[in-house]
Amino acid sequence: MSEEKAKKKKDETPRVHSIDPAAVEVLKKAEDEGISTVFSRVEEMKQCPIGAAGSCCAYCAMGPCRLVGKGAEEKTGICGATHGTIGARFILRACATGTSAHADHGRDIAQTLKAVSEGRATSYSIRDPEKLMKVAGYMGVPTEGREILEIAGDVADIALANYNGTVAGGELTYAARAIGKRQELWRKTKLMPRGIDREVVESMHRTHVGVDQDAEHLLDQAMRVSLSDGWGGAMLATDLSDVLFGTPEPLTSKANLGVLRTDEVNIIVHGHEPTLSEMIVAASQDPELIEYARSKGAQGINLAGICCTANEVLMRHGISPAGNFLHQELAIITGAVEAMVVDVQCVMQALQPLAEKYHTKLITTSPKAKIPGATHVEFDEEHALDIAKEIVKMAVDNYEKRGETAIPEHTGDMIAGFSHEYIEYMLGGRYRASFRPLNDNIINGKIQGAVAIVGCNNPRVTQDEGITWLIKELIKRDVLVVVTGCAAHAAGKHSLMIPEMMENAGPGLREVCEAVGMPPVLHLGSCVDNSRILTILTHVVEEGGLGEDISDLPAAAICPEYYCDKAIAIGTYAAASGAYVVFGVRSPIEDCSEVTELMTTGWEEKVGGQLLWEPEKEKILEKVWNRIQEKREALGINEEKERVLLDMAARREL
Ligand code: NFS
Repeated sequence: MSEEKAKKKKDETPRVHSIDPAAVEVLKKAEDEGISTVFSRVEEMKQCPIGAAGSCCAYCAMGPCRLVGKGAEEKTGICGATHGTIGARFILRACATGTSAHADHGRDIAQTLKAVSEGRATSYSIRDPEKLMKVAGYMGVPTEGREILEIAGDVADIALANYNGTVAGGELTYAARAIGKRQELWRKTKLMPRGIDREVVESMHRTHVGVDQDAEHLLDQAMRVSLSDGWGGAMLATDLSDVLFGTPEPLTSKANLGVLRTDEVNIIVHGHEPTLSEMIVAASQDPELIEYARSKGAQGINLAGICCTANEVLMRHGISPAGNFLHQELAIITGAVEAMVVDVQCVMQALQPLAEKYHTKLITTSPKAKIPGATHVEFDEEHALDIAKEIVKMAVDNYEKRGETAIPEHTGDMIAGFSHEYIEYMLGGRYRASFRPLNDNIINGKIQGAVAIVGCNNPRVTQDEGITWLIKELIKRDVLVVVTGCAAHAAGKHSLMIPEMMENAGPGLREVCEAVGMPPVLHLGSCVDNSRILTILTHVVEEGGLGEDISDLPAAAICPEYYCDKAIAIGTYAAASGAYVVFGVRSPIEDCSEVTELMTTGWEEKVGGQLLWEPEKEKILEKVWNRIQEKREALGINEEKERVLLDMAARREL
C-alpha cells in the first residue's frame, strides 16, 4: 500500500472513543437517538493545525498572526513576536487562568470559614478542629486558651491576605511549608510568589501585547503564578475544606454510570466547590425530603457526582461518582437524571440543549457562572442548607417527568479517601505516624518510586485508556501510584483502587501493600488536592535518606489525558517544585522549540523539574521509568537487594 493510501486508511479508521463499557453503551444509545455528544463533535471539528501547534497569536487586533509556511521558524507576528514569545505567552496565560480557577475555589472556602467564625453561615461548622489547629500552627496563629471560632477567624484572615498579597513578610504563607532549600531557590530565582491575585494580575499584564517579550522571563512568571496555585490557592482550598468538612479517611464506594438508580430520584453534583455539594449531601438525606420523594413515587433520593465535586463528596462521604469529565453528557442520556447541579469549571455548555432532549433539569448555582437556558438558583453560604433543600425539592418534583431510562449496569469498586494525614498514620501507626516505612522501602528497592497520575479526559484520545494502562504498567514495576481528579475516576471505574490490585503489582510493592494493608493505587482526592502530593513529597524528603529536595526523589507525575488550563498550571507548579511532569495528548507548543527547550532542559537546570508533552503512552512510561532509575542511581540506592520473605512479627515491625 502506498504511504498516502495507508495514511488515508488510518484517518478513516473509526477512533475508539472510550475503553469504558458504560460509555460505549450510552454512546450507542446516543447514536441510535441521533444525539450529538462531545465524542461525536470531536470527530466533526478538526483541530486548527496552526493553533494546535502553537503557531497562532490571537492576542491583538493586528492579527491573529499565523507563523506558518516556508521558513515558519524564522517568521514573526506583525508586532515582531517570535514563536518563542508566542509560545511562552500562551503557557503563562494558561497558568494564570488555571491558577485563578483554583484561587477562586480556595477563596470561596476561606470566605465560608470567615462567615462561620462570625456566626453568619450556620449551616456549616468546624468539622475537624484538630486540622484547624495544625493550619493555625502553619500560619503562626496563636491557639493557646482561645475559642475555636476566634482561631478560625484569624486563619481565614491570613488565607484571604494570601490572595490580595498583603500577607506579612511579602511571601505566600504556605511557601514556608516547602523544604528550606527549595524556598531559597525560589527566592534566588525570583520565583517566590508574593500573593495569589497579584501573580495572576501581573501575568495578565505581562502577556498584554507589547509588555514582556522574553520567553524565559515569561516562563519564570508562569512558574511563579503556578506556585501561587500549588502552595497557595490549591493548598488553602484543601486545608480549609478539611477544616470545614472533615479530613478524608479511607472508605469504600462504587464508580460509574451504574450508580444511578432506576427507582430513585437521581441528582448529580458536577463542578468543583465543596461548599454547595456538602449541603446537597445533607439535603438529600433530609427525612422530610426523602418522604416527599416517596410521595412522588420514588424509593428515595440518590446522589452521585461528576468531575471534582464528585471527588470532594466521595472523599468525605463515600458518595459514588457517576464518572469523569467525559461522562457529564452520558449521565443525562441515560434518561435517569432528575437534576444536574453545577457550580464552576469543566461544565460543558452542551449540557443544556442536551438536557432539553431528556427531562433533566440543569441547575446553575454559582454567582460566577450562568448557562443560557439553565435554571439559576444562586447559592450563598449564609443560606446554604435552605438553598440546597430548594434544589433537591426541584429534582424531586421533576421525577414524574422521567421517561424511559437506560442505565448501564457497569460499576467499579474502590477505596478512596487517602489524605496525607491518613497515609502518614497508616504507615506509622497512631503514635508514631511517619513516612519512615515508605522511605525505607524505596531505599531497599521494594518500592522503586512513586508516580502521581492526575488530570482530565480529552476526547481527542481514547477515554481512560492512557490513564489505566499507565497505572497497571507502573504498579507492575513496583511503582506506588497516587491518583487525583478525573484520572482517579478512571481508576475507580476500572476497579484499580482495591486491595485485590496487589496481585497485579510487582513483588516488592505487593509485599509492602500487604504489610501495610493498602491498595497499590491510592486516591488522594480532587485536583486541588494535588497539593496533598506536594505535602507528601516534602514530608518524604524531610524524613531523610532520599536526598535533600523533591527534585532528588525517584518520583514523577503524569497527566495522560490533559485538556485544560488548570492542568497546565498544576503541571507547572509541580515542575517548579522539582517534579518531572509528563503530559499526554499533544503539545500545545509543538512549533515553539525554544519554549519546549526552556521547559525541559532549562527548567531542569533552574528548578530541577520539567514539564514536557509526549502523546504515546509507551514513551511516557519509558520516560518516567528512566527518570525514576536515574534518580535511584543518583541517590546510590539502585542495587538490587535480596528479597526477604517476612513473617508476621517482621510485618508488624514494618
Ligand atoms: Ni481537574 Fe477537576 Fe477533571 Fe480535568 Fe476538569 S474536573 S479540577 S480539570 S477534567 S481533572
